[in-house]
Amino acid sequence: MQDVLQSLGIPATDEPLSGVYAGGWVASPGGDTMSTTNPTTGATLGLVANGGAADYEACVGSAQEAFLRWRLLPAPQRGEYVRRCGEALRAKKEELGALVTLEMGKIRAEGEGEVQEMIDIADFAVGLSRQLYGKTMHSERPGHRMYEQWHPLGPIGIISAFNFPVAVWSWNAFIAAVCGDTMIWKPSELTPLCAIAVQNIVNEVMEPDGFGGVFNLCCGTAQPVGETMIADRRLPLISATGSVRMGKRVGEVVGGRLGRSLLELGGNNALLVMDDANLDLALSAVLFGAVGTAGQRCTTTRRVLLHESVAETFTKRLVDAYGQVRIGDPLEGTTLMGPLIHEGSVETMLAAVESVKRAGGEILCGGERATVAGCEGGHFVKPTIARVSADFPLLKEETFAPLVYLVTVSDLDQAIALQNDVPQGLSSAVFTTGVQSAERFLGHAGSDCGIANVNIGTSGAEIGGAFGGEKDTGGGREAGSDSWKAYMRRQTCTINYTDELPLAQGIRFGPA
Ligand code: UN1
Repeated sequence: MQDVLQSLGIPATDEPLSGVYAGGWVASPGGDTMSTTNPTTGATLGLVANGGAADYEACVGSAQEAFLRWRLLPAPQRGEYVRRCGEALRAKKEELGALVTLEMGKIRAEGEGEVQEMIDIADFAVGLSRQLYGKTMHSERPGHRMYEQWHPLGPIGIISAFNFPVAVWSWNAFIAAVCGDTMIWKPSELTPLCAIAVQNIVNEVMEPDGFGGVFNLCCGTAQPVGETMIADRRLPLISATGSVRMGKRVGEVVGGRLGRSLLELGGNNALLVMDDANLDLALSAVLFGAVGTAGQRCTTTRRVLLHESVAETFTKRLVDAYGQVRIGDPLEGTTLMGPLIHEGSVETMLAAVESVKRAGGEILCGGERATVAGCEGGHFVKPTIARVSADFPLLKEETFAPLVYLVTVSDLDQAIALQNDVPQGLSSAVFTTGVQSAERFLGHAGSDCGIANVNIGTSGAEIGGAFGGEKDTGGGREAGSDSWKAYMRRQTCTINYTDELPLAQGIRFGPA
């Protein structure tokens, strides 16, 4: 593993590594020093020096200075830099994926999958750099032309979560970069090494041409970094991914200064299995959706709503499948489920299990810690299935762990009502072979989520679509489709090429 770290520019040292890049690595950042741990073993992976107030200022200064130059570069040329960042990531896919596994705890396939998501969004952004289209309108006035165009927004702030420590940054950063923005990244305090490694990779591309200040990094805690960033009027946009609690704070502070926020917060995703579903597909989808990433995706399947005619068969098959899940060191190829990020997550999950029992629900499997030989300090749990009634209160909460609730329903209407009856609105899925059920699920009276799938699970979205959700999920959209518009400012332009000055709405103004 030492080789992997070294190839990502992370030296083996007992000294704290700099967690601040402000157009160049800041040698001794003034914030506190934090240690980062491997959730699989509990061992310390390294020490990181966080940014203090002056370091944050240096990041803003760097992003502001770079913005003045970056915004003048034609968008396709900015795209060329992003293309090369994608190439640099391709070259380090295995190593960066392994570091994600080491610091976050997801299995190798998922760690590398996350890097692939970065590569995919880079490719997408390169194409986008030639497609930042505005519309042309027909003016109501003769001899007038009217159109809209999109300009870069400025330096922006990106706050990301531990569970996707590298990909979510890239969804924002690569799109924002082709849009002409520069940025400051505040990564999760739990995964600073992943952020430092990513910074090193993009630096290779950006620094030789004096564009290091396009991507800046400020590791740190809420005080002084996070809170300062969200209140900072110099950053017109804050894109934040994480908990609903965090997002509410970001939305409040950024809204208070009339800035823009792009929020991608918690989900409470339901998967509906109808009486005509292909149960093999549904089973695989629930397994990946609920157990994948140890239940720590915002898109994780948290509720499975089973039609009464298939409930018994499906439940039995699911419990059998859970029995086969290999829990272990996520670096090992045969492991399907690694640890949770920390002890707090284990305790939250075990508390939810107790609530299930108190409410008269049944724990069908799991519901306890797991031990893994050689990884005694790891935060392992058994993947858990709980059968609960439709009024179980925790059905409305996101427990960030591999705990899935099964609820039996009598028809599609009840399933859709139940699926929508939660504060969050990120992802949803129905398994059915019937066109009517599928279309009703997707219709205006169907799923209220930002993502609605048919015969595909709730997690594992492609980058080409807009990613995000409604209600407590925050309303933001990142990644593909026209999400780029959040990173630019729109300007409506009207040009008069006559010698008259007619007013809109036919107004006559002036001396008779
Ligand atoms: C997240 O958990 O914040 O759709 C992002 C998915 C991934 C992204 C998850 N592509 O599951």
